[in-house]
Amino acid sequence: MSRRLADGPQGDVPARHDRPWVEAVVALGANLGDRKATLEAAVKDLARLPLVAEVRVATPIESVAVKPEGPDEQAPAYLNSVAIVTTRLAPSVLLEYLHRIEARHGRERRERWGDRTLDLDLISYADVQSANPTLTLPHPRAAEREFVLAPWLAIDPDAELPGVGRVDVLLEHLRTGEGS
Ligand code: PH2
Ligand code: MG
Ligand code: MG
Repeated sequence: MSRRLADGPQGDVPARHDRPWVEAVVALGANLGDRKATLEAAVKDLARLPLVAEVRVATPIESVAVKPEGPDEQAPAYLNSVAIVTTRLAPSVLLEYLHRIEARHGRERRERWGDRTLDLDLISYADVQSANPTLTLPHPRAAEREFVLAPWLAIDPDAELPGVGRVDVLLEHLRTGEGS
């Protein structure tokens, strides 16, 4: 068996920094500016990140802005998409990169669920479940958001929200009002 420099003394035990490739799911949203151009640029930014091997992206969908009080037809509509990112970045590092990409595209953080040029949310990271308040995984509101589940299902018919359930079933429940 070949031994790499990074291997520990046991040789076949991976060094701690030697993370496996995993799939992370990133939701993209924009409701200000040139939404389509911004989403396309953000996907390119994702693909250029270090330790990112592949990005599969769903065709964007239009959606009514959801505000804390509920759907708001008066607010600018969103363009939403989902990207499945094959990466070896740790979840916290990926999240930091997502924030940097948002900032590069003029994202300002003012009000909660306010209109924005770009929002990138980490929806899931492999099958990790974590209650860490700075990065809750999977995203606690993903199962309630058709604009996340529908594009995700379009690029992965077997998608699962870790610890919650299959995305096709969750989407069906959301659309029929069952289980809520
Ligand atoms: N994101 C929000 C709040 N409301 N509504 C739609 N339609 N799409 C979004 O991406 C969205 C939203 C906060 O992240
Ligand atoms: Mg969001
Ligand atoms: Mg966000």
